[in-house]
Amino acid sequence: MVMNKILITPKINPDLDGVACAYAYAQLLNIIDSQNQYIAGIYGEPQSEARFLLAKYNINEGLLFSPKIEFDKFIIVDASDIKGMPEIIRPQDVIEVIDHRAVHQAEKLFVNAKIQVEPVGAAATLIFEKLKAAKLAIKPESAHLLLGAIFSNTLNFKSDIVSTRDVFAKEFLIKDCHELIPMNFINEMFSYKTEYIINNLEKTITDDFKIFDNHLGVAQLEGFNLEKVVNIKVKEIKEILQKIVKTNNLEYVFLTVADIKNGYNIFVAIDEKTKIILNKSMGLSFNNNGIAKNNKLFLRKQILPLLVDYL
Ligand SMILES: [Mn+2]
Repeated sequence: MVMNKILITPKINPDLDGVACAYAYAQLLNIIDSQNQYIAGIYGEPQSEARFLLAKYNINEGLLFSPKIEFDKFIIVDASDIKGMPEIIRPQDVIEVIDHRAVHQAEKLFVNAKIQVEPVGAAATLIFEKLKAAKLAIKPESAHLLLGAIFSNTLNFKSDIVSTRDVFAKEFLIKDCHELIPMNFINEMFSYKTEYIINNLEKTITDDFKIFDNHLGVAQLEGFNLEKVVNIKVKEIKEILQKIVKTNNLEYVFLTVADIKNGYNIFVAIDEKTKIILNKSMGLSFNNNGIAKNNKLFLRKQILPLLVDYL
């Protein structure tokens, strides 16, 4: 019996959901399947929440950074596309795909894979369910990463995508964290992310910037208590948006900020055309500083369908 080396990996520069899934799933599979070797590999730089938890709980083992090993097979987590994945992956050798987005073509892209794409708030919820089904004790490191990932991907449980399965996973995992006040580390994680955004405003805005139909640019930030930050930093934000418009030759541009503490969005727009479209489609009214507020939390992917009729 040949022992296969199997890479478990999320997309490049993964968020906490991807990192948590790779880490916890490798741990599980290495216990239940001693015939193969499972390696959780992270390519690129993990995002701020993942960096925070890995450092806080001193998680060094069980995770390799940019491994250049000859892998026999691959499992991809929190992803179902080949776009954005590490180059090392050969699609025909992907044996499993675990993800949670609504639209995907995983069956066509990974013809030899077992595919599990289900509409839950975090892929970490799907990995939690596998750990629970295996009836193994969940290690505190896995519990912290998975719980953090569920909070992060559901925007602190304020997003529409939250399912009862995410809520169940949360309640269950809290016990395995063995923290006196389990919510403290979640708050610390979100505060760290907000601090990171404040100190790296241009980088975070340009890193998560998307262009639609070649003429609409939408930047997105997510964090705790960001309304205050937007009010203080609005001049800098507008300059960043101006730069983006020029570089990409855009007709419309705006920034949407998901405030996951209070559960609403703040918008920043720099031109009248964009403000009018956001007013007609979402009823937003912008103040003299170019700032508007929504009373509900929307992600960029939920905002876009509202705009198409007006563009
Ligand atoms: Mn995810």
